[in-house]
Amino acid sequence: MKNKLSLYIIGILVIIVIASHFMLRNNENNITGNTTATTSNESIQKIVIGMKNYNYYPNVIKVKSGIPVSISLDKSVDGCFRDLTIRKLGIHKYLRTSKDTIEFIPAKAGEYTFACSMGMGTGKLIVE
Ligand SMILES: [Cu+2]
Repeated sequence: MKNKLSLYIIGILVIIVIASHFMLRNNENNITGNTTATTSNESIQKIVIGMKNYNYYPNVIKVKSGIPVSISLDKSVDGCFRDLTIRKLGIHKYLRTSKDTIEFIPAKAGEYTFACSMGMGTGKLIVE
């Protein structure tokens, strides 16, 4: 009995945490990224991320530096996972629909962790 009760309480707490996280999502659409202007005519590197096993999929993504990157989240991604951050690039955007994108030009090679704003789902963006 006691165990069941504490499970209920934990369940309710988890729901509250997830719900509040969802409500606190950032509605600003500003991208303050590590972006630079480019004269390159190369096409955009389009990345569509889905969800698998409670994480982003794919969660290791390779892109080339100096070429614009466009990231979107498909319909399988929900809740706070739609609130995508790439902290090292100063990127944080709530991608409400699968048509919303994060666009930037990766200026410097390196590895950049991306995550939902709560850090539950994570992945790696590798800029070459
Ligand atoms: Cu989250």
